[in-house]
Amino acid sequence: MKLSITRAELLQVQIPLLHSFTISGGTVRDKKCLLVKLTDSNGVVGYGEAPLFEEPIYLTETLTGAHKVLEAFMLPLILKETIEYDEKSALDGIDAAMKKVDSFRGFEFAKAAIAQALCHLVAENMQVSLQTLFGGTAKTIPVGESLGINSLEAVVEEANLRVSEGYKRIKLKIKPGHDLEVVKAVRKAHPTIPLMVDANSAYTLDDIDLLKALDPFDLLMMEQPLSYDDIIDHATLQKAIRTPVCLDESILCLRHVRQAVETGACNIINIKPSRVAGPVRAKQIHDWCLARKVPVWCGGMLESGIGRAFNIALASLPGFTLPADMSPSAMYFPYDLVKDPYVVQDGLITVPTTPGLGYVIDEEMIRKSTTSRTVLPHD
Ligand code: OSB
Ligand code: MG
Repeated sequence: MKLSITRAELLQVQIPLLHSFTISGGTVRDKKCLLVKLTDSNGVVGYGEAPLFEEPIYLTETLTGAHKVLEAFMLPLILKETIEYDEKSALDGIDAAMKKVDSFRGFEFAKAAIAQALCHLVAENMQVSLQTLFGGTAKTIPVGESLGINSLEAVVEEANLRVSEGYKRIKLKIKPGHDLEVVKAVRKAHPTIPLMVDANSAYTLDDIDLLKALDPFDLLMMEQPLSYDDIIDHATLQKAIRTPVCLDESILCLRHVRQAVETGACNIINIKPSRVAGPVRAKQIHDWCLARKVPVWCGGMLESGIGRAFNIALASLPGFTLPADMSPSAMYFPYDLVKDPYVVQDGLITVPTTPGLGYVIDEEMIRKSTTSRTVLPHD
């Protein structure tokens, strides 16, 4: 089967956050993201989301930069594409189309939005669910909560609430000055909950003693303690501490995964699909890790219900054995871009099996939330 892309829309969307979200590098106050909307020659529409921030506080890619690159370089190439796919290997057809934008360096989030829109289009055309397209099997996804940096009291109170609601693990954002005490307090309140920390690159090897002091708290893992572009120093750290290291920011492609595993830089991989140029590449990383028994889990970037739909389908693959960062939109936003967004019940999300995205796009909400719109090809 074949589909060709006839039209592309690039939308910048803004949704208020109910509470600001602070990581070691800075604070996110509003959710702004890019939506890529592709239309094919059958008139079918596919959406993708690049869940970026305006400031480069997580990685170097920014909302404005991705917007420019999508509009000027990537979408014009995709508009010339015909995707050839057969039912058995539909993802190979999408991967082949993505190879066209691979010649551009970086901009994984921009590429991921395109890859998502192509997956959505193929799923709609084949009338299969994203889960079926990706080959996922789990009926439910276990969810952990990610707690931003806040006062000690606020973090403990939030942890209490989420543990009582049934969330399967608690992740504490840490940075120098907000680490040992907060871990101690939450561990004391919840002696057995799977607990982890995420430093978003706030430490260096000079902090080994401090990071080693977290050993007694029986943490599930320590996510991205050192620089966002480092692998080697993480290997040094992992040799010095008992807590398993997990890499997030350092992993942008399968090659990085291979190097991290081969050097012993980490024992666990956070597969954040948008960070690795989309769901198809994320599945390749999953397959590689599953074959080598490297545990993986699905990270998030405060996506709307559109971006989360792809992550949920992907997280139903068998190698995703640890709880996902997949809190529901109701925890972050006053409204979502899909109708009837998923809920988390007893710490679980039910994976949708309906054809296409699995959720109904709320076109009206998207229209109301759009702050800029570009249509390609230009007339
Ligand atoms: O490092 O995982 C991260 C949010 C913004 C930037 C970076 C990260 C996060 C999260 C959010 O932890 C997780 C989620 O989307 O639920
Ligand atoms: Mg992280």
